[in-house]
Amino acid sequence: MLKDQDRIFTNLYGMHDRSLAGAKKRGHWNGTKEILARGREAIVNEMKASGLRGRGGAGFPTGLKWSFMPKQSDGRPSYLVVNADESEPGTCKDREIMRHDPHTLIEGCLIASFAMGANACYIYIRGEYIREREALQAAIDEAYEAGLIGKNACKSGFEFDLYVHHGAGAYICGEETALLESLEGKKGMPRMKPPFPAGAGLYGCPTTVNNVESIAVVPTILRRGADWFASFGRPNNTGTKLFAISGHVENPCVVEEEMSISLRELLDKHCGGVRGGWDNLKAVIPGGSSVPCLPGSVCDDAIMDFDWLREQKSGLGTAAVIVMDQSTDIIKAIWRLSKFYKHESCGQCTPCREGTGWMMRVMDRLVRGEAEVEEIDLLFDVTKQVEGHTICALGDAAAWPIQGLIRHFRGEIEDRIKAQRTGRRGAIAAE
Ligand code: L3W
Ligand code: SF4
Repeated sequence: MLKDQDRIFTNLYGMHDRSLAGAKKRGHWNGTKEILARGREAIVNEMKASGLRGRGGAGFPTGLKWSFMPKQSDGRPSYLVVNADESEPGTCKDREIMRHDPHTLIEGCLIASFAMGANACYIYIRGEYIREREALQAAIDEAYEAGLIGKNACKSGFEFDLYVHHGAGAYICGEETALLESLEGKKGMPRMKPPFPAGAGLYGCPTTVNNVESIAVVPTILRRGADWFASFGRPNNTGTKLFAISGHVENPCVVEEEMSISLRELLDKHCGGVRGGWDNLKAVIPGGSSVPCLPGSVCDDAIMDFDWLREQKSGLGTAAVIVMDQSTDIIKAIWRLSKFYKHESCGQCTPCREGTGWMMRVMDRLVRGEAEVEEIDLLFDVTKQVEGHTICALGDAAAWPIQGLIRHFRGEIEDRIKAQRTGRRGAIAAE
């Protein structure tokens, strides 16, 4: 288990002093000028060596992503955009950072922007996060006032401006290119990739889009060293990680732990365990609503990292752990996600626009048992036709939870159809 002295987000645990003075007491903004003095290349290399993988869901190596940005300007400005549009069902980790530790994020924005030659950074925050936006803006104002950001940030000679922009409630704006469209004042619709944002991003300029947590851990990594960060977790799955645990546990919480911690340890140590005991566990969605669920039997040995969960045909995603006990109607739970994705589809590509509605309607009938058993295979087949055939990952995200349901709970779906039929026949016979 992670020791207290190795936690990055030490203000998530009830101290609640998010002021600049409080942040400085916790070690933030300490030696920032010296970190910048190491130079762009050294910072990018250190980030690569830390093994940090993006904390927004995809797990793409952060240092590598930064290295795609142009080394020399071709006349276009470069931008860092922080994705704070946290909307993945079950996910509320970035909210905690912005509420309680905004200065870790602001310092990270400065260092990351410097490393990529970006003089401006935009934090695109979810529209519903009003208190978080206020906390963030207050911290930005403090940082400007103290000369930590602005014309001569931390007296480094580097000019750096930071802006907060809020969304208007569309999940799809968390997709990085839809976010850029929205930031440009257009309707939030994903763009085709390539080109990736590093080639043509905000206003057609080189841009890196990173998740809040990915950026907020940067100052501590550079202060304590890549080796320190890489000493946690398993190879290729390094560092500390925020987990947001909800559902049928005794104490739902957001907690920072070592990557690759076992699911059992995570739930027992921080959440008081599964409601009614471990044997009462039915299923877990380990990484936010976009990844397939795992049945209780697999959860026994579950390791919470990118690679282990991928091997199980699931994923770490945003590390939002949704725990479901035996009382859960798992078919209905996944139907609810289908409804969500249908609602949030931007509608610009056919497999997603039509597929999400089609899948939701079949799920609707499966919940009531009013389907044919053969339709289970048909539904699985449709998820495969949606997956990988859309402009952005929302199509995959709509398909994967259903695949997980069919893979692990087919028996329950069939039983419900059979029970419904028997009930129907019984009712007809009684008539
Ligand atoms: C340059 C290449 N850049 C990839 C960059 C790319 C992006 C990052 C990851 O979806 C997932 C999704 C959700 N040259 C590059 C390159 N990049 N190849 O690397 O890209 P990608 O396409 O693997 O993923 P993505 O489109 O960013 C993110 C899943 O996360 N998710 C959660 C989403 C919700 C939230 C939230 O609420 N905060 O994050 C959970 O699983 O479904 O699969 O930057 O440009 N050759
Ligand atoms: Fe829009 Fe869905 Fe296509 Fe993404 S996959 S671009 S959300 S229609």
